[in-house]
Amino acid sequence: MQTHSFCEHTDMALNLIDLQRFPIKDLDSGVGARFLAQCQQQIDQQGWCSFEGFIHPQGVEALANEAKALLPSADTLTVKRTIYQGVPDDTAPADDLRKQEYTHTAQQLANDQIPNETLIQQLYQSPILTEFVRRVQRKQQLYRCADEFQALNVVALKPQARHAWHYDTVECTVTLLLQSSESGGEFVFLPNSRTDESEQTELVDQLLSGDLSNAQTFSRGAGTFTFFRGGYSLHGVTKVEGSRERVSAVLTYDEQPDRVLSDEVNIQIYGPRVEKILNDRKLAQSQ
Ligand SMILES: O=C(O)CCC(=O)C(=O)O
Ligand SMILES: [Fe+2]
Repeated sequence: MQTHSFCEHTDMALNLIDLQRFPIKDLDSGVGARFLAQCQQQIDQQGWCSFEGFIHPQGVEALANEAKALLPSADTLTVKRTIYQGVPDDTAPADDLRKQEYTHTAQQLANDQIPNETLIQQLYQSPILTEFVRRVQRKQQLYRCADEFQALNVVALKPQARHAWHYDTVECTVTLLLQSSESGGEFVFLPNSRTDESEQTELVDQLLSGDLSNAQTFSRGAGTFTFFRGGYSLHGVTKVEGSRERVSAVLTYDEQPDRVLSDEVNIQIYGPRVEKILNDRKLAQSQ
């Protein structure tokens, strides 16, 4: 008897997902359609939705081991930026929390450092997962990001590291926690703290001053798949406590099929390794 349909052969990464609880294969009828409707409603109402146990335990173990084998080749990136990711506003008062730069350090694998045959890359490239991500966000079109460095990243925060507060440059961010920290390392956010027109500056200033009392967080064990409106919700990760690093995959999508970042931005994010790749390429092209 054939145990796999043709579709499963071409989308093996689906084997990592707990499809009983998260029926993403058929979103047009029955349990899949009901599940999709719940996801859409949660994003609309609260600006996020998250699925603990999305990846089943054996899958999480395989993904975490794979990431740990690759991470020694990652660059250590020190990211210094304002929460809006732009240049600081010189005209703002020196003590304005929203105009300051914040720094954090992470071990980060860019997309080009994650081979196509890895499980995490296969999961990211799964057409069924991409379709699920598109439908949850109610986008007419949504593509995996075409940028060779940005598309899929794996970010490790070592003990004592945090991820500084920021807004993302895309509307909705999708993350998969591969390994949780022993404590701390919590994803904390202010859902929908800004719109295209305005920002809830009191709430934002409160979080930036270190008061987390109005911010949200939720339980996220390894294997949790999370959507949040990161472009509109100030967010970050609290300090990792204990001896285990926190490892997270960041999956980037775009409404344009061919979205790439400028060389300048990629060099700013990914540092000297990427600068060398891009410079060598330019040199080769000019010869
Ligand atoms: O690791 C996380 O949970 C969030 C990461 C994040 O905010 C980002 O990469 O922009
Ligand atoms: Fe982010």
